[in-house]
Amino acid sequence: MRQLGDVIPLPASVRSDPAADFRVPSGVSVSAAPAAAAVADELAGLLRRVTGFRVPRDDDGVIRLRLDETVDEAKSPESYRLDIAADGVTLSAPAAQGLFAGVQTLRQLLPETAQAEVVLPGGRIEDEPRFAYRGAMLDLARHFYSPADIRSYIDSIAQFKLNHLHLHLTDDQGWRLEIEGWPRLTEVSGGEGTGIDGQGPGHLTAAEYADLVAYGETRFVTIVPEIDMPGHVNAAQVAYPELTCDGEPVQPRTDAEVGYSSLCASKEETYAFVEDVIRVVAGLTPGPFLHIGGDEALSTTAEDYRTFMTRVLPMVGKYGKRAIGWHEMAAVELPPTAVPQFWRIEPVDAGVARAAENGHQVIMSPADRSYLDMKYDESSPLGLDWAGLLGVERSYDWDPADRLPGVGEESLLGVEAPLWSETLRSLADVEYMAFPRLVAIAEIGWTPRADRTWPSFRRRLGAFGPRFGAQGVNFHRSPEIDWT
Ligand code: TNX
Repeated sequence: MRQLGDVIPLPASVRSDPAADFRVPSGVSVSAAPAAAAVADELAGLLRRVTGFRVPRDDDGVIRLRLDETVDEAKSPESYRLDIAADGVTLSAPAAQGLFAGVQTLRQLLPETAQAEVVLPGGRIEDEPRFAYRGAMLDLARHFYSPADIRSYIDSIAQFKLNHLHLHLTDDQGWRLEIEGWPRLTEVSGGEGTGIDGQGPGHLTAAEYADLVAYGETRFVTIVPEIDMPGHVNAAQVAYPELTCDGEPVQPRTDAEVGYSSLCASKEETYAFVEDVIRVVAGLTPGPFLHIGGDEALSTTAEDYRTFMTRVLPMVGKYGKRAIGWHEMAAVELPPTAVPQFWRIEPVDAGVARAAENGHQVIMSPADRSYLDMKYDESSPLGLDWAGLLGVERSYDWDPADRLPGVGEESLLGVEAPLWSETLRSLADVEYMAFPRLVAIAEIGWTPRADRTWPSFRRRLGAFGPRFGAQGVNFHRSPEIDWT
């Protein structure tokens, strides 16, 4: 049996009571308020797998999921309380999100495979996230991943209480989301021969994207779509040459260069296109965020960048969304709700510090700590190394509130771990790069800062190995961890 605190991310408060261990009985059932039925069914499924019992849902189960009647405004909807006692288990939360988070905790307290007797450790966990935004990013432009792959990634990340999946949908090498009214974007730039070395073809239809959004909702993972501009747009310009300044056709690109393409800030066609795309993407996305890229616009003049962003940022608000952009965006005056996402390795950034001072929230994704496409060590078969090598301890042993002067705890919306796909070819490659480093970022985003230590994380991660195995997740058996 596991200890009550053997959970990743480590909960905010754990009080063990060894006298209160709960032996799951053969007649076990789960009861839940109607609004929590789906989460209860998920828990029943997990229990069925490890006990072999039927585990129905009824009104007087020994395992109870409760939505708290009293609404405490200060409480995160993701908070929960888990009471494990000799005569039953009660999980309570202010919202379904919190019950889902609690079920992810319970899942790790259960054995990973079927057992003759299943016992849960007694005591109480009271838990809530440090940051509201805890994300992963997947680059579909350099290599496309199928809806089945993306659903699988959602499943893998949700168990660590990550709650946003940012999809990098467009770049120089490919355009991966069907946009009504602009069919060539995906017909030409989402088809055969696109992606790095021509090896990552494919795109999401609008219906497939909507299905992914709905799937994410069942795992309380919000999809954050990114349309990268004004740079990283070669694929759009291949499909629609009128999007270049001179209107001349450009060639498809399958190399990994950055910084050579730009939308034309002085052309009205540019803004008609961009507004259409933002309108369509916002219409397909119930979540609050729309990411507009803004990074590495190395062939856009500073003045054009400002002109472009100043016109485009308000469009995001016009269609009801809150703009996220890579932190280069912070060089311009931002609408109050806009969120810069810091990605560089430098220890200071004047634009982000000014945005924070003006009350903006920031997402932290420093490449030298959170970029899952960096090699683990010299021997890594996949990955890049421009931000340095990134071992598991290095991905854990930092704090987002210390990363940039002027950007402290109160300025942080949260953390995100991006995974760029230049060297990746499959979901197995994605999993190899993400796991276990993404787990470190998940704990940084959830667990109170003062409670986090590398030795504790290292031990709990080592014990998680067999779970990855049972789930069929292709994790990297880093030599930094004693895997059990
Ligand atoms: C920088 S980080 C990029 C991407 C690359 C990545 C590779 C950022 C906002 N832009 O275009 O894929 O490095 O690590």
